[in-house]
Amino acid sequence: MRTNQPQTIYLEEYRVPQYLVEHVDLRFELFEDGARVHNTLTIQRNPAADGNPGPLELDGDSLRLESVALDGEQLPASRYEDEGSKLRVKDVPARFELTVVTWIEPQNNTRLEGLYKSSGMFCTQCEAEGFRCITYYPDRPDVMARFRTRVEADKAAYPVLLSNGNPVAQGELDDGRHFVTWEDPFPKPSYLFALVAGDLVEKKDRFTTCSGREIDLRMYVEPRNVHKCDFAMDALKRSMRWDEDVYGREYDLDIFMIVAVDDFNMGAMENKGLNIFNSSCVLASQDTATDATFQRIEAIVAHEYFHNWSGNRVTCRDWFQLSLKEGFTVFRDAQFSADMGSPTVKRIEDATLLRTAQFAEDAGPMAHPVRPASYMEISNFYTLTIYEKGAEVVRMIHNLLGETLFRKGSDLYFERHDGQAVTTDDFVRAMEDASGRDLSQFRLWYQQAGTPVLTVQDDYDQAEGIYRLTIRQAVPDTPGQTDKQPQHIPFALGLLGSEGQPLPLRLQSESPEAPQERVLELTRAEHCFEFHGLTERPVPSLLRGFSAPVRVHYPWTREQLLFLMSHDPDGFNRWDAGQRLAVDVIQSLLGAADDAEIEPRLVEAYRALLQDPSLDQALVAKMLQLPSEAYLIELSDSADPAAIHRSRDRVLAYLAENLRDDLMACYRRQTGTVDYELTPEAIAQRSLKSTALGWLLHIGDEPALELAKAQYAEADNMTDRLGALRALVNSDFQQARTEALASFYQRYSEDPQVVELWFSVQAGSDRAGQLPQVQQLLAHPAFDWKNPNKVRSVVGAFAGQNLAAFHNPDGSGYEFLAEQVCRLDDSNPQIASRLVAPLTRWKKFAPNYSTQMRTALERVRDKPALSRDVYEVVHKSLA
Ligand code: 0A1
Ligand code: ZN
Repeated sequence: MRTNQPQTIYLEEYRVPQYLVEHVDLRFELFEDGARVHNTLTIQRNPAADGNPGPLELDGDSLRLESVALDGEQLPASRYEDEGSKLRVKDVPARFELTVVTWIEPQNNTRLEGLYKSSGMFCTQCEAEGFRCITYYPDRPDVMARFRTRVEADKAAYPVLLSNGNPVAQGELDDGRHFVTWEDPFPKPSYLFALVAGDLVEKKDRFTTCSGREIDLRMYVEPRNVHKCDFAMDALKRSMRWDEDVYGREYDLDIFMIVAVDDFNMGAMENKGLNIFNSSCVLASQDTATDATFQRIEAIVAHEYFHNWSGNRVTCRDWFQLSLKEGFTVFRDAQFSADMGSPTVKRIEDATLLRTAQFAEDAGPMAHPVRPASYMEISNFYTLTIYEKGAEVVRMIHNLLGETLFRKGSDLYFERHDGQAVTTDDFVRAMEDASGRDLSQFRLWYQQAGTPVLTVQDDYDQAEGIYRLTIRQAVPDTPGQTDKQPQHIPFALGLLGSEGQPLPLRLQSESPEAPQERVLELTRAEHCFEFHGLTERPVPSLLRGFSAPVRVHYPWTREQLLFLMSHDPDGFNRWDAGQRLAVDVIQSLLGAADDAEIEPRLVEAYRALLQDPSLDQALVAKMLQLPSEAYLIELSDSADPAAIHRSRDRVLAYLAENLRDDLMACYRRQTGTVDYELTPEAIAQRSLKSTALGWLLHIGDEPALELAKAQYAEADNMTDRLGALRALVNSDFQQARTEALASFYQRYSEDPQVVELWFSVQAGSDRAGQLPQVQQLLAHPAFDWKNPNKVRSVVGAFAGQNLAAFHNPDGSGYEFLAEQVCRLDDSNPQIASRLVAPLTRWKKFAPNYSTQMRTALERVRDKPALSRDVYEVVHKSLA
């Protein structure tokens, strides 16, 4: 177990490596009781490093060292120091070959970092620092080497042996063993190394690249999953074509492989030529995966594939630059998803995640810039800030430069830095050099943490026909950062006339043919814009398309929001107006009497959405989702989750009561005998259907109960079946809920991914997921503490979705979470550290909650031998 007082690593202390690795020759002997790793490195001093290089230092973690040889000669123990986490070899020449042999125990590796076993197969996870759990190595991304890997194992148990690159040799060995050798011609950092050995079925396909090269595509899965590969394979081919069309990026190896594993800490990993996926992020069939799962798979397959250029060919100099590859790749996968489906819906989903969870992170104790300045445990920095805010930053560059110049910038970036390990600054410089734009102030987005707050005031001068907009920006203090400078913010805006018509945005001296939408560039703490030639007071449509990841404060009236909800030509802002109105209505009930009046115009606004089939149904489906409890908590200063839950429930019940007939009509409109399709229209239909059902069951509507039972029983796809199950589980129809849950489990008990859905529907529900029931789920035979997906589907869903139960005023939810975090800390610190996050937000809550949350955190802090991962999060949150 790791030390109790982990060191902080600082960006300022970055130094180039003293030694470089030219070539790595690996030989893995895989056995049931462990694995021997023979590692021969061709090393030379780094000509770019200054001073005396000193001993060679290699990183290691949980390794048993068997021998060290230099240029073929075994070294005596006096020539090296084995400290466990470092192997130091003294008196090395300028260029040499070092052979290190280590023994590791993949079968006992529960951290799932390095080489481990999952459902009987060997697999690896090396990002960020897992390679050091396999062998001694300079485990940092700026050391890039060519790898040759020979894997040896029992042939019957492990017929498939994979690693990065192309297979170059294979053969039989004694005792029923065999080997395959792989060679990766592209120099890579160790975090992109991968190995898989197992009894897997191969699904094959082909792709012809833009230059006419034939690529072998292969998916490797357990035999029971062969029927779940088609969608991911198709998504892969679409991603390959898209990256050629939109970014001019062609695939480079002759073979591209995807492997599905059940036990995986994250979603997937972009290892060169051998992507490894969490089964839940790649396997899908109509009967077992929801629309949301299909969309997630499409996005993740694309994301991992796009990393081949944004991450692998051009990689990160150090882990502070993580967003260089992640922010850019998330931006790329978001563009891809938008192109494949509904761009507005994709934007709404991304903005929702950002505003609910990333804004919370950016306002919490772990807030950090997109390019952090320090960390204790890098695994803690695979955050929404690095990924999602990082993607927003790239998106803003895209908006500021426009399509053509952005493409020129990305071409320059890839060409200039191919084969290098670089920084976010190199990325911005390529964009500047290609476009001629000065992005020096824009760089603050990488350096300053915290969500900028824009306060907007307006004023209309009837006599002059001038509309004035004053926008002030402030970037809040975050841990270790105060007195921040104003950032460069693209602010998209439109103005609407009383009939809903778009008005020209004519700044001062411009001609009347001004545009109907503008992107204002905010660079100062305060700007005042004057729009001329307006004969009436306009309604402003602010921050269209969520053009920057900022909070906007403007004193919207309910009339204005209702107007924007039905008139704004920007689909995103229509949705946003509906959300702001619903938030306002829910917030106005907080602390109000039980019979306080609820805004009747909200009902009419929703009725208009339900009744008009000419509206974009994908947008309507999104507009009918009330703001989540998590978002409402995020918007509060001293949150009372029980009150928020009650108010939101009251609004939901009020809407459902008043819209009973419309909901029923909407439901009936969506049901037909159409074939199952994954188009935005069909997805919207299914979403509308289950939302209507959910609302009606929420108020105990008997006819809807029958519809739900029928939808559950007759569904020909998982979206409809789970939609009905969820509606039943979240209702007070206890018998129907119990029956449906039992039937669902019986039907899918052999499918781990569906069982995970079954767990999370219950743990995430305020009706079925009270603490004693969640405890029962943990004791269920299908639950497995070693499987991160199971832990997430019960413990994660309880603390992340079932906020009423988690925030039970008696503190039991907090105590429960602390207990599970402590239990997981020894076996899988990465998962423990992610699970503890909900407790770290304690300052956001009203005192009776926050004191108990703090106590639970202290309990975690006091656990003996706390991992570095959890140590960092807990200590920073209690500071
Ligand atoms: N780079 C991968 C995600 C990933 C990150 C860290 C991991 O272990 C700590 C595993 C995977 C991606 O962005 O998809
Ligand atoms: Zn990624």
